[in-house]
Amino acid sequence: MTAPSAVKAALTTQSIETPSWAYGNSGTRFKVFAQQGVPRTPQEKLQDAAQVHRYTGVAPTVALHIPWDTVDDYADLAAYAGDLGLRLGAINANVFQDDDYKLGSVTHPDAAVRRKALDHLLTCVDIMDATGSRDLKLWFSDGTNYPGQDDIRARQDRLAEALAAVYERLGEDQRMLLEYKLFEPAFYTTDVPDWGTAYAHCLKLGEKAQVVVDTGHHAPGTNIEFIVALLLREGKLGGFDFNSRFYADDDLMVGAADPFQLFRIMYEVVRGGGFTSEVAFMLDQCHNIEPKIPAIIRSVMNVQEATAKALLVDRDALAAAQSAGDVLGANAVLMDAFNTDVRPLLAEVRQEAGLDADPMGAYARSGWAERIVTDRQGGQQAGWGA
Ligand code: PSV
Ligand code: MN
Repeated sequence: MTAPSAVKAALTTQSIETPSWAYGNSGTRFKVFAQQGVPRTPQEKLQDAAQVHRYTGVAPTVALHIPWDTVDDYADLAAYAGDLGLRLGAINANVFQDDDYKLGSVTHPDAAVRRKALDHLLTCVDIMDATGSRDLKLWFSDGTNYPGQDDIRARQDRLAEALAAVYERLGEDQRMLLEYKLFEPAFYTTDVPDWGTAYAHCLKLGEKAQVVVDTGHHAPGTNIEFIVALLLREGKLGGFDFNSRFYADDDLMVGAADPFQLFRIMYEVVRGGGFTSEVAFMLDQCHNIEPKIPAIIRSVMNVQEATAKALLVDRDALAAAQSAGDVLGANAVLMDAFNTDVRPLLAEVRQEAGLDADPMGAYARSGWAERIVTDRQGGQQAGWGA
């Protein structure tokens, strides 16, 4: 086993970004359930995010979604975040919730709609300039529902053209993260359905274009850790949108459905040298039926637990077993780490950082959940508006 002191030191360097939309109301396409105390403004979302950071110590940045988090003054919002001990993280572009985008956004057959979508993406880069954000996260719902509906290849050309225009606009220290998703809302073809498509576009664009792996965006049974290993090897893994899935893009708490998969992914991250600030560990989740802030705290802890186990893998013993062709021995090395209870180790890491050993308990005792129910009366609760 790797020395616990080395594992602890590595764990203190990890940051996990929480998504502003996870603090708002959400649901499925059947129903969005309102919860009491939910934020009404981006500022209130940041207040909740500050609670997550306060009790975990590893969630200092918050991703925004535009236009869900539209404000008049983004520099002001960044300063507000700073006062709460936070920073604004990735800017997520939204070109999927406008009637004009029925047939696509940047791949739409009509040049005027493509222009409108591109203008939004460029506006998002302006926002990044004001917030000091490094990453622009791009996910396109673009695709078709029926064979023959549009020219699959021409849509790739239109996509490439838009991406090139955004790439051109990026500042020196800014990146674009291109996200893929197998299907939904388009059902026949999706214009960026898989890592290969995202990778091909990013490769052409250059170093500032990186692939983002949303763990919920694959076919059942897909070996996500293989994709992670490959992208890291190619220097093209920009980050993760972590969540858990039972069926498709469930957006449930990361590590809830398959903690073993999360461990395998984190092992490839550690193995591939991706445990650096170059790989953004972001959550992309919605908490439809469970209280949101503790669910996000739990999610952060799940990522930490998978990371701790991945760091514990005895890589020398693993390499020795692998080169000796010792199939069972190699597998046992990995399973030993996965089966280790890392909760006491993480409790120590937290205590050494001056935090409560039990973030869930500390949050529950803080009274914040009751306070926001009392204070946040009236107004329009935030939500993603399905
Ligand atoms: C699409 O399903 C997605 O994963 C993209 O990242 C969006 O921006 C996000 O969900 C919104 O929750
Ligand atoms: Mn995502």
